[in-house]
Amino acid sequence: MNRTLQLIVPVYNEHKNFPRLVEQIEQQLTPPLRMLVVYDFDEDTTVPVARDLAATRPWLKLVRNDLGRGPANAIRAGFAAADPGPALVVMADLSDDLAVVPAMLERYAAGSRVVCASRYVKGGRQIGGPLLKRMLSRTAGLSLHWLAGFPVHDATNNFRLYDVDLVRDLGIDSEHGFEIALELTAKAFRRGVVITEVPTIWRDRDAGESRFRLLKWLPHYLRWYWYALRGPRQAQLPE
Ligand SMILES: Nc1nc2c(ncn2[C@@H]2O[C@H](COP(=O)(O)OP(=O)(O)O)[C@@H](O)[C@H]2O)c(=O)[nH]1
Ligand SMILES: [Mg+2]
Repeated sequence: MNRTLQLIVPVYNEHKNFPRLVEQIEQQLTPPLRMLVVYDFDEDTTVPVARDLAATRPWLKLVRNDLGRGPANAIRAGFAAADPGPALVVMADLSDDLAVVPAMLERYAAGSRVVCASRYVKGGRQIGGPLLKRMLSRTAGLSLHWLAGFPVHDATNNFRLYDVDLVRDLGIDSEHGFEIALELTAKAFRRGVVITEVPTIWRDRDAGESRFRLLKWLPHYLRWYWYALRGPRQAQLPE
């Protein structure tokens, strides 16, 4: 089994946050690591900063997303560049708390193929961010859990550990926003894949600007929400 933890990090003008992210990774994660920093265009302000840091860090690699702009395409490009084994999607805006990564890796080693960092469980929290986005995300997560038996309480956080072969197998349809986490988890759920969660505290960014487009992306979220609500596929089979 590949023991290298791969990090897939989509970036959009994160020059302010990126050095601190690398510092956090070096302080909190245990090698062997491989970090795939996915940017959409050469003028992105993260690129020179990341190149500088990569010069002395062979485990840090820049990947240009040529699949089309936006976070979903960037994460898709990250998975296309990843090796088989575990891959953790991490945001570059310091919203994700890396302290939970060892617990996520334990779940992976025990057989989980998707491990979600969950804000809507005991010990989890969401700090900051627009109220409507927070409410919709929490409602989506908790309703899928209680109505459809979705195995986790947080359906939409993108801070997730995936098995790369599983993701290849499931395929990614998302071309827009961050609905990609819901898509992959919903597809895995309907297939009966082992999905688990660990509590996490998510904090909204201090530096830079969120590019989350709630109304634009909502229809894409809803598509996967309804898909997940139908429950695991085997439950649909006649007796
Ligand atoms: N490659 C790429 N990364 C993006 C894009 N939009 C956001 N990101 C990155 O995705 C992460 C989270 O983005 P953000 O806009 O803060 O979303 P929010 O946390 O949901 O508000 C950050 O690392 C961003 O730099 C994009 O269009 N392309
Ligand atoms: Mg953010």
